[in-house]
Amino acid sequence: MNTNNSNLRSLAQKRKLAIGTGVSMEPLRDDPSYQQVLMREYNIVTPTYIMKFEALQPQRHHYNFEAADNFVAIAKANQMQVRGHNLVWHHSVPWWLTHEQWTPEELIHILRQHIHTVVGHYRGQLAAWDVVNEAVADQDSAGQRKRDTIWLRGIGPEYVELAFRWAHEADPTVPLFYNDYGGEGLGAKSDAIYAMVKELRQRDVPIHGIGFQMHVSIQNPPKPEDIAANMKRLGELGLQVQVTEMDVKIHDGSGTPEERVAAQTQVYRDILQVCLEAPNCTAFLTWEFADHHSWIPDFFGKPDSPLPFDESYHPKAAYHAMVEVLKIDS
Ligand code: 9MR
Repeated sequence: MNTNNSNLRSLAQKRKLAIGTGVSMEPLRDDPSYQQVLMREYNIVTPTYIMKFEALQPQRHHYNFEAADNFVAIAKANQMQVRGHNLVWHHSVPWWLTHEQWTPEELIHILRQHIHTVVGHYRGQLAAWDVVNEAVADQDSAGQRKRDTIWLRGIGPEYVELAFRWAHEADPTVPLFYNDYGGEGLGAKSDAIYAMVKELRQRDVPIHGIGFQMHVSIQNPPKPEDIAANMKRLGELGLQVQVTEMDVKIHDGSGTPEERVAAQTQVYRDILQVCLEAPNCTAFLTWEFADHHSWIPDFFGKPDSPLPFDESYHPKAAYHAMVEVLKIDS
């Protein structure tokens, strides 16, 4: 292991910030270079797939914890915290659940049982749970703030509150998060998320933090001052904030390749800086750390390089900017 103390992990530790990344199982198991960079640079990890509903309960009442248990053990052995991701989402839901019609009572039973089982299984072992993921609609239209999903249709808008209450019953110590994209700065979606969580807090629903996924682009990234203002107003509700899945697309931006890389570097610099300056921003994670593991090229059908390390695990300008930011005032 590199003992050089100017890596992200040791610098962030001095600033009392958890610094991390999303992690997938294949390179974690098979790629020594991946493992080496991961352990050297980061102290908090989120599994990108293996804790999702369909991964943990592929058949009804049949739970498969093997991969996730292994992940938690590896993290623990390397003194890394784990963010659980996620309990309630419209995606990565098993086929047995989506192909049948359920009464509200049946769906409530299924979700309660899943949350109790999974959160109970990891009781006392995780740094956070993303309890509800992406429940707010992209367009805050016609008063419909919640995304149209199996959970909204089948249970009603109260599924969000119920999920937090069930998670808290199963592990009263783990911080519970609402996690979403596109609401990091200020605007309609950010206001809708704020309004939802304010109401939850007012009714004493056990919610402790907001995850800012931060899947952004050099084309129109959220303004640092807007992100800071949003973190502040959430802090005033008693909520912590974590940057949970950051990556910075360059394929849809303009300029020469050099200009795009410079713009990307600036976005990483600015957003890490905002997090460090916000007293309630407690963690900063990218979604994977090396470009060839990013979901972006597949999803958008365009080559991209949105992460702080290149495909050979060499640190990029964005990485060096993050190191610089962590060194200031430390
Ligand atoms: O990166 C994840 C990809 O490997 C999975 O196939 C996909 C579906 O489970 O989820 C991706 O991660 C998403 C995350 O869970 C929630 N925010 C958006 C992420 C990118 O789609």
